[in-house]
Amino acid sequence: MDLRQGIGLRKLGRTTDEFQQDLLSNLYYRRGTTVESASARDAYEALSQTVRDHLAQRRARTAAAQFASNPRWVYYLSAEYLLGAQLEQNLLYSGTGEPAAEAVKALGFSLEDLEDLDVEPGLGNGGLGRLAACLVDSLATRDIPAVGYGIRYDLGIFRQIITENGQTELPDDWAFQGNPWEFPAPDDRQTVGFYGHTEPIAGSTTRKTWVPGEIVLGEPSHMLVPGYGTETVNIVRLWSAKASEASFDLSRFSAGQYAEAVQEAVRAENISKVLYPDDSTELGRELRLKQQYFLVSCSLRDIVRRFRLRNEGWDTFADKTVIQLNDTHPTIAIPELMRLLVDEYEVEWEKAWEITRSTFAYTCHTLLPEALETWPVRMFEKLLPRHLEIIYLINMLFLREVEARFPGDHDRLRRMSIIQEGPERRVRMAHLAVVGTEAVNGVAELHSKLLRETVLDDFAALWPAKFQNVTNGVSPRRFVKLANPRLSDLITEGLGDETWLRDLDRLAGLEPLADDSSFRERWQAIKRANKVDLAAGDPDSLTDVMIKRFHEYKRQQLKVLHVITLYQRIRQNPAADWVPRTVLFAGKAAPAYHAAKDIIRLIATIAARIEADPVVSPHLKVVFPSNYNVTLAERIIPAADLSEQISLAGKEASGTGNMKLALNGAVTIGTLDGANIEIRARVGEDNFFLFGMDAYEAAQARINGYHPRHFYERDEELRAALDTLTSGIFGEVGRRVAASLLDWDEYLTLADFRSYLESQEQVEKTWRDPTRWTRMSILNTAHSGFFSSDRTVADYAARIWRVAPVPVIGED
Ligand code: NBG
Repeated sequence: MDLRQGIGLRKLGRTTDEFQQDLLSNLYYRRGTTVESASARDAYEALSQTVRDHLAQRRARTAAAQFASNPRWVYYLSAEYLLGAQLEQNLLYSGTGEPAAEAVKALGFSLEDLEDLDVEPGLGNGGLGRLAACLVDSLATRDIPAVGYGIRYDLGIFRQIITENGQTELPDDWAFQGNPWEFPAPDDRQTVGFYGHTEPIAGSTTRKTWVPGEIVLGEPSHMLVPGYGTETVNIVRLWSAKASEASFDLSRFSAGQYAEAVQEAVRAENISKVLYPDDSTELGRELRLKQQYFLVSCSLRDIVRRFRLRNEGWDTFADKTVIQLNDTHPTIAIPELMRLLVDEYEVEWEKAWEITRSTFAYTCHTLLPEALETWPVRMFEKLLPRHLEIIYLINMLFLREVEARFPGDHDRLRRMSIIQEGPERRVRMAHLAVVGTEAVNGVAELHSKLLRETVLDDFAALWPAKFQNVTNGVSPRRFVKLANPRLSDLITEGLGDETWLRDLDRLAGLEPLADDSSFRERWQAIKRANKVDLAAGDPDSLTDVMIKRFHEYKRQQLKVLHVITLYQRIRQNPAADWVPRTVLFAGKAAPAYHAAKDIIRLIATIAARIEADPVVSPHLKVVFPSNYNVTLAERIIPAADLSEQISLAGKEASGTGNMKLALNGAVTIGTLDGANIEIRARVGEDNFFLFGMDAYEAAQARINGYHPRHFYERDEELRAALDTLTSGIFGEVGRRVAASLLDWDEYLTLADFRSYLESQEQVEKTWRDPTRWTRMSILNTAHSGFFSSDRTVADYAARIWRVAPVPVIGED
């Protein structure tokens, strides 16, 4: 029996009867209960395990096939993963949906009831974490041998409750009742050091011994990541911090000092306690750096362990390994790999550097200067003394290279140095990431261009070939098929088969159907039915959605000014023929980001005020469902008519919600920012509502001296809207928001106001012509095939990773 190939396994049943048998065994043997006494929870757990078993069989075959082909592996290092709910996805990807529904029914439950018990692991903040999840989905779908590495935070992104007072945050104990999708692997635990000091090694100038002052264990567990329409099942490996046995102080415990006895253990386990809501809080910065090193250290040791299983020399390491850094959070991997190679495996510095540089690649996800991470040198020195020494050496050699290319250009050296000089010296992680990698990419055309021309211009001048663009993408399985089953069925009918789910360019075949009136009617009926399901407002109203993190650069405040203007227009002329609108906001603000929380609170106040206003409420409704997450996004996106992508041009790196909405037939109103530009280019100018300054105009506006009051004075409606806020009828919070716009308006909201309103008038004009609107909607879907994360992964594979698929042979 060849166990390696998984041939020894009993093939799991796919018929309803067989599935039911497997479900019952799981209920009896793993849950320890019976059909008669099974609770919904029991049924959910047993069902999840049964589905998981199907994937686990494929996983066994995948591991065998991948290992046998000795490929170049892709290791994706990311501090965040927003994987979304697992049950529904895994039913789809394992092809067990139908037997499962029947089997569950026989137990007296419905699949929907059980899906409600499936809690999504919220291990990320927003776009960056969800992108990681879409990429691992597509890696598996494209049969690329890959492992995603991350942190298994005990508490994910906070649970948000919206009231008239704005946002409140509650802890998200997502795995409180266990998580049936995980496989703990305590045997693969790693030891991670922190603090301490370094000691020279006799006879070597580059090697050192690091004697850490604190030791923490990293325990992995993995989640299965199945490919769609293929056999491959990859994994995401998530690390939990555990105290070592020695950290429990038995003598103190015996002396009744219970808190002191576990003090050290608690400190260790705090490392993976909570996902940082973003980096704008000063609090816990050191803990955040600890998290980053914890992720990196565990993952690199695991990668090295896997490599060493083959007994190959270090010469082949980079040929067999590519490590993608998802933003700067895992950048310490660069000095860590150097440390492992030089200090622990005694590889020569130059050789180690060559290996390191050809192993890593870096994706940058921002243009905001405040989001480019830097760490105080003194913190690094204390926490990671050996890494700081390595960084200094890397920097010295790098600056020599710069000096050789640009002799005497001291200003350039200062600008490019990995160490930022000043009263408090800091380590610039983005510089380290560019210096230590083979490829650097932005996440949309404009973003990559602005990286080259502004933020990283000196580096692009030194190494032009290093800089690339890979436009983001999203999983059509999760965001069309699962989120929008009605539309998926219609698309499948229109195209003749379901192959579009793996080849999204095929959506272009819908184009001629935009002119088919019966197809349009069905398209429209589906949008309406999705709105009825969402139950956010009148399904015949224009459903206008702005769903994303709250940040001033994204300009929810511009949308607020629009809403207030509509409110005032309706009040002034209630009898006019208004286009009924439901404006839906959803999203979280970082708990310490007060300006963003003010905007949330303002929206909640305005929503209540409009609701209570008998004159306005028949035409305008503002809703703000709590706790935006992947699950909620999957309900809102299919119901959206209008997609708000209104960031100040030059600020949003890409956006991915914009892609999900366009794919589901929402029409975008947006600026020339991030991937909006590429969406517009593909769906066509006529099927996109454009407004506002472009990135160059926006940059220029600031340089030329921007005065928000100038716009306030010249635009009567804008003035009225701001005066309304200042009057206090929407509370103190309205005053604060108005003042911040009038006094500074960092993101040029007022400058784009008029153009935005005019574009919204075009939206209404178009909406009044349902044929026209529906055509636009269909054409948005038809021309968004490019935005599949399968294409994104194919781009990375060809241009950055240089990896090929390893197909896994089926079981029959
Ligand atoms: C975000 C950008 C988005 C982009 C996602 C995914 C960070 C640091 N960046 O525009 O703001 O779509 O990354 O690339 O979260």
